[in-house]
Amino acid sequence: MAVLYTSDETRGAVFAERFAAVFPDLPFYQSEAPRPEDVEFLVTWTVPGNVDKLYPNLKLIFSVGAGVDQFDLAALPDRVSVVRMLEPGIAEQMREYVTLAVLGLHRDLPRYINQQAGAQWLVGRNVAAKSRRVGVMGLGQLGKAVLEALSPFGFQLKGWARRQHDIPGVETFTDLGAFLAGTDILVCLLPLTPATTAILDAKLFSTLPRGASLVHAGRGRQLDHQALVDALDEGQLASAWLDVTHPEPLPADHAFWAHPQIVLTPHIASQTRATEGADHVISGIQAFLAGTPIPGLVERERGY
Ligand code: NDP
Ligand code: OXD
Repeated sequence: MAVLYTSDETRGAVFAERFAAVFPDLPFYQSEAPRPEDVEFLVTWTVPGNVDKLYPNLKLIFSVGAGVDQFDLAALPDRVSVVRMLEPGIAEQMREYVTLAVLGLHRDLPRYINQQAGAQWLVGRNVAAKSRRVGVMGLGQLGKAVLEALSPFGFQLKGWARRQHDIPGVETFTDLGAFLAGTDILVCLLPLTPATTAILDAKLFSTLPRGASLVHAGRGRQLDHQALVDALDEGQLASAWLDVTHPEPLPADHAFWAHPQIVLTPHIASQTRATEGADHVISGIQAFLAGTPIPGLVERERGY
């Protein structure tokens, strides 16, 4: 039995230390295992196409990130389970990022940044938080954490997910149209699956109230990039704050770079911390060995 880690080397060194402390008898390899048939646990961002043949005794794949869309779940052998990263720093950082973005859009930051660049001193009207409706798509660990972080500001909070959720202080929906019609700042925190690919499209933007804004920190493939530019240029949307695009990075001539109504960050909303990430993987292996529920186990058929 062995663990193979194939991701960032610096973080891997921390993983190796934590594993040595908790599992001194469990071999932990970085990059390559001398005997691939010993590998039962793979910690990685990407999985090679021939994983079945390469690691014939593989039991668990741990994603080093919260998302698992980088894996072709349907192509993995049935005997392998997939676990996503749940270290608490991911939700903490997402709370900060989305709060920053929602407040930035609520207080017209893109407009004032542009005014500064043009040496313009023009005063706009502030909107009261209680008059602003903030809607979060995806009510998982991140969507819920973000709603909790936003609650002290007094916004009207809404949430949308596949299943009905009951969150104090948040109006929740399973009907997308009803959710969008009452959302002024839309936050996307959905996992990328076939059902959410290109979900942020022209039809969705036209269902939002005119002048709404978007915060997107899910996955780039969920956004129809041209539809966003069109919606901004036509005035249907006022502004967008994006952390994810497709591809990443964007080509040099992409319209997002210089668009005056777009704030763009290079996929930095949350980053997995090394020690806490290692502890999450260790607790997953401990649960697997004890036969108890594994935190972050992915339902492969639904894709998240
Ligand atoms: P979770 O699995 O905890 O939650 C996913 C949520 O999305 C659930 O509420 C689920 O609904 C909902 N959902 C999934 N599919 C649909 C659908 N078709 N229609 C409506 N709702 C749907 O995920 P996390 O909160 O941990 O993470 C979400 C995503 O955030 C990640 O997959 C990743 O892509 C992205 N991410 C981005 C980062 C960044 O730095 N930009 C960092 C980390 C994550 P239900 O509750 O009904 O099952
Ligand atoms: C993740 C990410 O999935 O950083 O963790 O996007």
